[in-house]
Amino acid sequence: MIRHTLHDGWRLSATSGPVPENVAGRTVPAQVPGSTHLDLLAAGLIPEPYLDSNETELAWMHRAGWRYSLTFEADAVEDGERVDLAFDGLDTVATVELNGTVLGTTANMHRGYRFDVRDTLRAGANELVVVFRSALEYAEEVRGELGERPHTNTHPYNMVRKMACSFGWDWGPDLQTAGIWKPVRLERWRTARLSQVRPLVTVGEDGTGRVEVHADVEWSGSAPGPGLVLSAEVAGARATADVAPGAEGGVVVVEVPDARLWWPVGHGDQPLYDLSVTLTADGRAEPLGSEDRRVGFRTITVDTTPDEHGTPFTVVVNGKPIFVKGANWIPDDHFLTRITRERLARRVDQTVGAHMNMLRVWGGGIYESEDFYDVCDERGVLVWQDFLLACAAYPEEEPLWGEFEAEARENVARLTSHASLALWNGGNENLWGFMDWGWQERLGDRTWGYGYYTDLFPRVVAELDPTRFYADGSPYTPGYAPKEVHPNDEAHGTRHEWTVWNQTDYRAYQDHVPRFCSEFGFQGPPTWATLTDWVHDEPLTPTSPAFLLHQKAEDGNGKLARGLSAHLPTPRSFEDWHWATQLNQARAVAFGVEHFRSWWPRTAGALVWQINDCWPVTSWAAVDGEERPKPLWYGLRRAYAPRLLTVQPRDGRLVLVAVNDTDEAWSEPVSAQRQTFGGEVLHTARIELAVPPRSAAEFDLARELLAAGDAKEEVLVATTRDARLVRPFREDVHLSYDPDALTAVAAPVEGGYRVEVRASSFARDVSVLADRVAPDAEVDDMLVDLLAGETHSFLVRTDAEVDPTALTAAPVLRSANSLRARRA
Ligand code: BMA
Repeated sequence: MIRHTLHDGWRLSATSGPVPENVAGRTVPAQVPGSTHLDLLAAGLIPEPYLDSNETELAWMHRAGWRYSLTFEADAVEDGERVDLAFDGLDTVATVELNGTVLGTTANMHRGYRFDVRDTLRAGANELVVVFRSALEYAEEVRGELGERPHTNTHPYNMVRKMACSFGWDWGPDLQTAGIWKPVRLERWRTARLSQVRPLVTVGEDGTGRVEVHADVEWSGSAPGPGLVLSAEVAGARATADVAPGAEGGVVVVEVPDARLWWPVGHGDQPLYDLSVTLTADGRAEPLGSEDRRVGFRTITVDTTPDEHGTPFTVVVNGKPIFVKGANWIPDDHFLTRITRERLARRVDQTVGAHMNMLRVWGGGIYESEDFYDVCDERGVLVWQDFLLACAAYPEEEPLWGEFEAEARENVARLTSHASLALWNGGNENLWGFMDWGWQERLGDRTWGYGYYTDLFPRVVAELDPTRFYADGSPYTPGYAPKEVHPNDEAHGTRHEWTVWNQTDYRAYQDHVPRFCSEFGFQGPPTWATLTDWVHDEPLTPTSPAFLLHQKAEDGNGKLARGLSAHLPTPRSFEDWHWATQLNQARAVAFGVEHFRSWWPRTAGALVWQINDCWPVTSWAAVDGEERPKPLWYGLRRAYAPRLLTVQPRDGRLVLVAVNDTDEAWSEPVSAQRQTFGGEVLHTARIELAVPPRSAAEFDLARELLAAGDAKEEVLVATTRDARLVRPFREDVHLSYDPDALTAVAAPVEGGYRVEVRASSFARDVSVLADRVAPDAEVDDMLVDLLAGETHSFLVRTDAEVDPTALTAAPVLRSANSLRARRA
């Protein structure tokens, strides 16, 4: 097999639609892989799409058509030779022409296309043209043919196989991309090629690692082929199988005795083994094709055996039940082709840095790149992969059924080798939407996607990757149709907790004990540096025009304000608003995480909506679009820490819950105190913690610890070696904080600055908002509670030279106290 990538020398021009004068008739260099926005941006023909209100200005691109063209040289096609033109991904509705001959059309960005060009390729110069039409107009046409189906947001994204959030989402811009978004190449081959390699990895009862390699073979079709040999090698073990002439493929099984087990992070190591698969013609040394993969030996199942509480949803790795601590994942940049492996690695490192062990790749995005799953394999981050359907009814008629089948088969097969891939899931909120969002009346007897969730996808997974668990959707109730038991029932399977944020205060998380909470979250603005890089309203406020264009949620600011009012003082300035809403986001989500963890093993997982952003926006993300951690990220790191102390209601009273997510028992005496904000100790009690490995245990709190004399200025404290609990007796709005509790000094140190902070009185959520002093500055911790007389040393890493005094006062040094008016 000889591969020639076709990435250099492409040209792009607009062909149709409401194209502005400065673009019409122009031809510009095109990046492949790439997209039209990025090429026009590079050519200086459009403004920066994420900046201020430019998104609105670029709406013409929704309905534009495009022509990509490339002239390339090729050698003559020889006798017996097969030449394919292979596209790994086209975004989205395209016609492909070589030397004036139409090779085919495409309408699905989530799969590859391959054309046999033996008869079309010329010796010498060739002209390859890919013409894209507006995916939106195509979707509207399909809707016209198949009939309307309910969907969220503006455009009928459910009518075309293009990333749903490409058409805008409640955290994403409506910038409809188009282009050759994955590699394209010519492949020249003879006799036969490996068309697909599917390693299915399991571990036997005796610890033997087993790789069952299924290989599909495509024959060139030029002549009856010879016999072939398929071989696979891993960790020095090798096995071969014969492939008879004309056979469609073969299977080889390689066994690795005493394979080292792969574990999710926090549970063990991530040993990975190289696997190589080759296809050779009988008696020839030179292989016809080879493929390399990395595998990890582990078993992953999801336990849904009904129990006394309902139906669990417990991830079990190598026989061990795991509490899933994680987050939902969206595309890390709206312009997908800018996402590098390094960027993904930084994001996954942030995931692990906040003690998370799972990412759920959400159904409105993409099947992620190899790089994404590779990095997750390496770091031990489990991946829950949705099929790509979200918040809509989907027609089950052609052309959609065939496209869903093609993309499912391709991607299930593509991802089998990844140790991190834990489960496949039918889609996002579609079963729920069918039950509760008024779809049934609107649908009548039209299809809505149920056949995908209960027939097509489980069949494809069972056929191509029987090692993986399949869930019908998120949320869903295993074993029951939506009309039998509600998909969001807290007693069964997965649940999304969205009344908090949309309707109720975050304290309502405690009203439900789900078996696995696969979505819950709360909004907050991006970091100040990210916000002010992209939004330049004068004055900048939560309702200034460009700010609002970067707040996509329905009544987002209203929900932020209502969510804040019960907890924190009303902000007096935009700067206070920015800090208060970020702080409230962190508090809300941490409150949910502590609740869910306290119910382990009844609740077996929590996936925060959402770890990342795809551009600069006010959203549920913990890490903003310029990769900066928001206060929420630090809040998650604390709430997801291996050892957690939390106070929770049980049977009408408050108890201490100690959560031990480690393999060692947690036994130590805890000294718990009630003290005044000024530091006077009012009561001390000793609690003997004894928590078995990987469990949560409840402990009584003495009445004197909880019976505050003056609830406005007392705090409950419990401290162990690994964890600390600090809990006031009222919401912050009612507390008598000293607004001037903190004094600080800062000084340069190697790699940045140290900020030493001292509290003369109780100070809550002390934080250094380092991005405000330099764009690269990042602080090692945030949301630190300081009792009267305590100090904390923050490390701010930056290459910039900074005036140290800037680090010692608002708006950089902040706390909950700092939202109170300072004394004169
Ligand atoms: C969840 C997600 C997304 C959405 C988020 C916030 O339901 O599935 O659809 O972005 O809520 O509203």
